[in-house]
Amino acid sequence: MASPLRQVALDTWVSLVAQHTRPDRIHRCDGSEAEAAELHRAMLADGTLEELAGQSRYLHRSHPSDVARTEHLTFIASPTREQAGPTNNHMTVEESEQKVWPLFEGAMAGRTMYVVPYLMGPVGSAYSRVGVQLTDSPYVVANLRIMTRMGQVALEHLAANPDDFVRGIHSLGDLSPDRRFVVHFPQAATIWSIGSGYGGNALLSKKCHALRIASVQARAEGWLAEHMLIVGVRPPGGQRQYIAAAFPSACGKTNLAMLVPALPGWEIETVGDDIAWMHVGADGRLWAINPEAGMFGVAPGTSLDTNLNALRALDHHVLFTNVAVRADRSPWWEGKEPLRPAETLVDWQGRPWEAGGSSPAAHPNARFTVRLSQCPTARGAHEDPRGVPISAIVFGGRRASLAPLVYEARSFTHGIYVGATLASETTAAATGKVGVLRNDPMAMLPFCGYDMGAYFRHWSTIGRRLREPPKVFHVNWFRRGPEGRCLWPGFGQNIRVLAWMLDRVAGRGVARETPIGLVPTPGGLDLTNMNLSDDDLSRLFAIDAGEWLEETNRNAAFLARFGEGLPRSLLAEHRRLVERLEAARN
Ligand code: GTP
Ligand code: SPV
Ligand code: MN
Repeated sequence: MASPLRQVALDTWVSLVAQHTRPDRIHRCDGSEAEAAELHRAMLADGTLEELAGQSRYLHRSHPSDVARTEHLTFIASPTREQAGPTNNHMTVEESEQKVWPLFEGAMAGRTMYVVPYLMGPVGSAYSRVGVQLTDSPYVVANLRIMTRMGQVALEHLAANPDDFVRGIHSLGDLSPDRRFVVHFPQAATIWSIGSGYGGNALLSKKCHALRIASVQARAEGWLAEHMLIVGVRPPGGQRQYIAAAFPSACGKTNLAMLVPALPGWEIETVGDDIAWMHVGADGRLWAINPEAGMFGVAPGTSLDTNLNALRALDHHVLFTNVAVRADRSPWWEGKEPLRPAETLVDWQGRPWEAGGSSPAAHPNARFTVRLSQCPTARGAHEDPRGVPISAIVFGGRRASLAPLVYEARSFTHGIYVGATLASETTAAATGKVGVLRNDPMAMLPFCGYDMGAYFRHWSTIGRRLREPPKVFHVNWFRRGPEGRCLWPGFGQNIRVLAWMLDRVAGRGVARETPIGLVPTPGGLDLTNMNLSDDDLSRLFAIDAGEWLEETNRNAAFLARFGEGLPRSLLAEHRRLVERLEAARN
């Protein structure tokens, strides 16, 4: 049967997909409490979920070969390969119909197909968008219920423009990586995903809709869909300002979005932890909404010391995926709390595990799904239909060496260069080797739905429209010392860096020029009550012109992949950086 890659009306589309996938039943989700209770009951009965200690806290164990996004199985099916660009896997529409659509045939037999309407963005916002995901995974439905505004509210938004929604078709298939594909059709605003039930592969609202499809829409319509957290920061007695920050997967977005400030009197507001949709406002500033309503956060490393706010949010109504379980049925993961000697847990695959075991008890990409409103630092701005004005944009990576703790770009155009040349060590959020340095422009390498050369041009176009562009910074919380330990304690201490940024935005903070940008002067960063040695401080800010010249060579090779499509301003920034570094070396 032909695939419905057309903007057909919702009911027609649902029946076309059902004819092909042949579910036993169709359930249209309304997002009600009764519906959720029934879903949970059924999943507890068939073992999809287990109950954990605490109110409405559940555990799901995914298939051991389905534990992270699979970038090599993710495709952009735009009409031409050029439209997908050199960094995306491309598949033609014909190929997708021959290779992927047949995998959906009969895939839902014996299962229920859930029709899940969801709203991305605050209720009543002109920037919000509707999607509908068809899925045969009740676990996915339970996640979408937390991650999005799901059900009736989405249908109400849809009523204004009944054919204008992103169409996602998802089936677990047989969960075999050999028959796993995530294919995006930007022209038809359609997503097909088969063979995975995990995270960004399966919760189609998230990376597939809110980033890959939305980035294409954003370019056409003149806005930005970015892999960014949004955080409000208020100095003691001062005005709250909002910062948007792009870090690659598992590089600290969720943690920065809800940090517990180590400086007294500072207040944090969590607006978003993963995705920002940003528009140029009538006032010439950049305004951001968080399209999501929940967090799908990395569990390992989350503790009372590192992130008290996250733990408080995880007190009730949480779905945990691939964590370990203690005898008292509380969830556990590496870095959470110390275990008793020889304590026995159940690991993420359901096997007995003894404290100190050689393999991790929780999967390194174990996650929690929780409503954003449960976070103690959610103060309501995430529901504001206008969004929040952005004063600073931060790019950050996980780099054991080279990049200093923080530096400021010399201008917005230089900031685009800093974002375009962002590089970071790979993490467990995607399958493949961990710790390999790769270029990840604007932390969007796996998420930009079109040619990234055109994406950089789009950033330049937006920049020209901004009368009051945000200041742009780069951070690296992960620089290591000679013994391999992190030089910077991170987490709540990161407020010191945010404080300097806000000072810079206000035209106050003192900075010193370096070839790569501006860094705080020795007294510029508030380091009171911190045991940071002078040696570590100088290591954190060391800028080695020779190493940076090697970095510019690596970046030149990366940028060359985009050929003629690169904006000239980016190449000019690159040349100027090389000149400054050469002058500094001589
Ligand atoms: P995605 O959800 O995959 O996009 O990840 P994310 O960018 O939201 O990263 P998250 O905040 O979940 O952090 C990922 C890992 O990095 C966790 O294990 C954290 O404990 C750790 N981490 C976060 N912030 C810091 C920091 O400031 N310093 C150090 N050393 N580790 C951090
Ligand atoms: C990421 O990998 O950036 C995530 C997790 O936020 S997932 O939803 O799996 O994409
Ligand atoms: Mn993410």
